[in-house]
Amino acid sequence: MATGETDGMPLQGSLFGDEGDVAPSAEKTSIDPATRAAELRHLLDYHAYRYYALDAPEVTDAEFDRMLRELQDIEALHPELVTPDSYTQRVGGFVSRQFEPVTHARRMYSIDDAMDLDELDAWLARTDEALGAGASSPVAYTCELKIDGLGVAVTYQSGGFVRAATRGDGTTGEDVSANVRTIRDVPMHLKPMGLSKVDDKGLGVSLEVRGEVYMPKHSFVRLNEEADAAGNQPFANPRNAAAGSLRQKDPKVTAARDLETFIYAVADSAPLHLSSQWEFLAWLRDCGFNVNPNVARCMSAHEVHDFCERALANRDALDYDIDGVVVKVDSFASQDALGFTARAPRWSIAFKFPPEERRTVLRDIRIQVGRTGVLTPVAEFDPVVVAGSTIARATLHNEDEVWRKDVRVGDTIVVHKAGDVIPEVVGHVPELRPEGAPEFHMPATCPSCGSPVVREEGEVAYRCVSIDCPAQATERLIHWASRKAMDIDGLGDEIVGHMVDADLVTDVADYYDKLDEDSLAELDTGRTSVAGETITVGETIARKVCEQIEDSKSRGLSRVLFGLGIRHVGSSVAAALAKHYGSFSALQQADEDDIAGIDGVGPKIAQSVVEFLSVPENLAVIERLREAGVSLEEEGAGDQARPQTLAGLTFVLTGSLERHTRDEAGDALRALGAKVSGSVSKKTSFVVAGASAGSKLTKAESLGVRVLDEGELDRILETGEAPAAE
Ligand code: 3BD
Repeated sequence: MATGETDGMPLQGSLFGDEGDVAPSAEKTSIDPATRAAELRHLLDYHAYRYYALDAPEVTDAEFDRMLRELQDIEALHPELVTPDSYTQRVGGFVSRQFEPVTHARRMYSIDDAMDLDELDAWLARTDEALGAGASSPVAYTCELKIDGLGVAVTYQSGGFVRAATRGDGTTGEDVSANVRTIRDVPMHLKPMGLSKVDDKGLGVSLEVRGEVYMPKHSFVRLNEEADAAGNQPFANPRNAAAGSLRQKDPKVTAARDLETFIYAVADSAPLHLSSQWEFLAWLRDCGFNVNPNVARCMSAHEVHDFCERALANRDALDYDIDGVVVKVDSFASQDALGFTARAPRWSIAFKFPPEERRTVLRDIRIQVGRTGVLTPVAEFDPVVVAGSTIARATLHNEDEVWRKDVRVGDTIVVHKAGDVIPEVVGHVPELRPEGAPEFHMPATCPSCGSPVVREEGEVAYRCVSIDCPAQATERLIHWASRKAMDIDGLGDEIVGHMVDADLVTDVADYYDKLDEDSLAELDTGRTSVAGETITVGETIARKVCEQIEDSKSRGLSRVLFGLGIRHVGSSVAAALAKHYGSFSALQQADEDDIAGIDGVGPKIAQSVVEFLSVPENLAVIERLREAGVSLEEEGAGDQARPQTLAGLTFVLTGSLERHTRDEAGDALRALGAKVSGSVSKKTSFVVAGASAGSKLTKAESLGVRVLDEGELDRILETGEAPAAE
């Protein structure tokens, strides 16, 4: 990870408390390796949290790395001290180990903050005075929204993209070029319209622009919905989602995320021969950069105030998070006259919005059991209105998160809405903790079915692994009916819960082959009428629900695969699988490598799919779906244009073919339902051997596997006919 500088953005709320709450000491206080390892783990978690969650690091990159290395050294000498939650075990946690360091051509400064309008006024007055402004010669200020994203520097040479780096500590960041290239609004070539306006000799050398990478709120919400549907951990807020997306090892993952940029600065403005920030922003637009349109050139403190107030009033309407307004002296000459302090320009100030946070009391930490058995702690608190709506609960994600936030039942907690949408517990108020508030611990048994809970190695989540856990069953049934899955209207959380309680359904096939309209009509809804009678579902609703269930039979394979709730299979993965295989039986025939090779799938998902398909109970449910008439095919799936004449056959391709690459030939065989494997075994049906085939050919011969030449392959691909086994 790259820790920023210690004078970074200030705290937006008291997570670890106020001044009274100090960071754990980094001093070596003990020599016992076990104690020291525990200390280091605590320190690393604390500082990672300051950096990632608060954006208020207290130690430098180097200090953090020193602590990390010390822990790694201890763990190398004493492997028995490695714990699954140790910072050293976190995959993808450290940017500095994955991305090359980049020294910024010129330092990326911080900005001084004004925490309220009085501080802003004081700064404006001071600046006016320093610039010798008078009534007849007011200072012009450019006001920009302060985007809550990640600072990046993007370098161009002769108008072409060469590199992108994170801000890091302002001096050194990390090379994230491969990922930034996937962000569609970052131009790879600057427009001549912009370039023609400035001295292009200066630009011919190099141009480094700076801005913010962010994730739009709607994309953040969608990403979290997908994460949730696939049983993955959601992101806490759009900023973390953007950071996580930018720090992917695989740029394909970044490409699939919706990231955008706003550019607002340049490393060196001198070669541009422009005279003000206002002109500069227009020039950036001409070059093809995305520049935030919500800017104003203000001629008085009054106008600056006005801009700040309008920004604050309209922040909810924007599709990106902002945390303030950046005010800049407009004239470059005046900027030069004012210069910099050690950490920030004197010509700019960030007016920080008061955080939209509310205090409330935490009443309970309820354990919710998800469809994949994951136990999620959920904070239940006294209802409060935040950003225009009432919230009363927020997920705490997992035990680590509860521990990190150190929230306990009875605490006064601080809540807000991440991305203005998702309720989030920010932290607690230490002074207001009641005496004896109990520490949180994950239960040892599932609150729904009572079976023991397990935590898999290297995972943060605890799971109930029982196959007949009613909570999981209910969640699976709800998920099957959900909008992006089989889209069955009328099967919401409540009714499905009652259906499970009444034993009308336990698995998704029951919707089609067990549930009957009459029993559904008589089902108790758990509500009573004013007269005190129990209310049943009733004939009308029962009929509608059954019609909807009937309709859902033709939704197609993609929705079925998503609806089954296979771990890591979100709607887009389900669509990719359905498109590739076209039918459930073709998917069933595929091996793990084959699945992992599909665009957007990968080994983790493939393993999960294969695991799912290896459970007889799962296959039994699918068989019942098929018998009930639920479509397990994908209409219009490209590969499925052809009948699956080679289903059940395994091919191995070896040597060099003349008319195909091996990949093409493999795809073509798979399109006919064949399995294509990399190694020859007794299970191999045919080996296709091209020129200079080696050991695979020898092995095929020794096992008596029939060997085909390219001509025979062509004939198979043309006719779709399986060759004789001989
Ligand atoms: C924005 C510095 C200057 C060029 C230094 C005046 C501190 C984050 O929308 N202008 C903006 C925004 C950020 C900026 C400057 N203009 N610096 C600006 C900025 N419209 N967010 N920032 N930054 C960027 C920072 N980042 C992480 C840790 C500490 N500081």
